[in-house]
Amino acid sequence: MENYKIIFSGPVGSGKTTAIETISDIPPVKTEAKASDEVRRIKENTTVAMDYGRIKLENGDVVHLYGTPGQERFDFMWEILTQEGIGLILLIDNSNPDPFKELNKFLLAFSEFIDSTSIVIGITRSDISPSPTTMEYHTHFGDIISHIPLFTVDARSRNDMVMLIEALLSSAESIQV
Ligand SMILES: Nc1nc2c(ncn2[C@@H]2O[C@H](COP(=O)(O)OP(=O)(O)OP(=O)(O)O)[C@@H](O)[C@H]2O)c(=O)[nH]1
Ligand SMILES: [Mg+2]
Repeated sequence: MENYKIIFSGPVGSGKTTAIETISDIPPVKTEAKASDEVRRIKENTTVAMDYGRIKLENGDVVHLYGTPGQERFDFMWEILTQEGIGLILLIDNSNPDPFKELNKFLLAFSEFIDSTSIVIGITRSDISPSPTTMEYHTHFGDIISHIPLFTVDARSRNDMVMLIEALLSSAESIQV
C-alpha cells in the first residue's frame, strides 16, 4: 500500500474546498472564515489555512488531499502545503473575468513544484461561463501547457474529481519511470 500526497490549488472560488468535500472518504478538515468584502461577492466563506481529506483507491493506495487557500495574502501556506507532495491539481474558475491571468499567476507561483512533480488543470464553473473553451486555453498558452492534461470539470462531481486524480497519478508515475 502506497501513500501519496496531492495538492489542490487555484484562485478563490475555483472549488478546492468543494473538490475535497466531494471526494474525501473521511469528513474533511476545513479552515474557513467569513470572507471579507472583496471575496463575499463570490461566496460567504474562504479557506484561510488548508483543507485536508483522504481517499482510498481500489488498489488500496491512500491519497492524502490538501487544499490551499486561494487568496494571495495566505500564500505563505502554498509552499508549506506542497512539501512532500507528488503533484498539483490546479482548479481555475472559468467565470472569473480573466481566467487566463489567474492560470498564469498560479503556474508562476507553483513553477518550482510543477517542474519537479506533475500537474493537471481542471477548468471549473464552465456551466456558468462556457468561454474560454479548453481549445482557447491551448491556443492562448501554447507550449506552456501543451504537455499538461487539461479538462473541463465540476468540483461538485465525484466522477470529475476522481478523473483528475487518476490523470495526475498516471502522469506522476510516468515521471518516476
Ligand atoms: N456552477 C458551478 N459551481 C461550482 C462548480 N465547481 C464548484 N462550484 C461551486 O463554486 C463554489 C466554490 O467554492 P469553494 O469550494 O469554497 O472554493 P475554494 O476554491 O475553496 O475558494 P477559497 O477557499 O476561497 O480559495 C462552491 O459554491 C461550489 O459549489 C462548477 O463547475 N459549476
Ligand atoms: Mg477553500
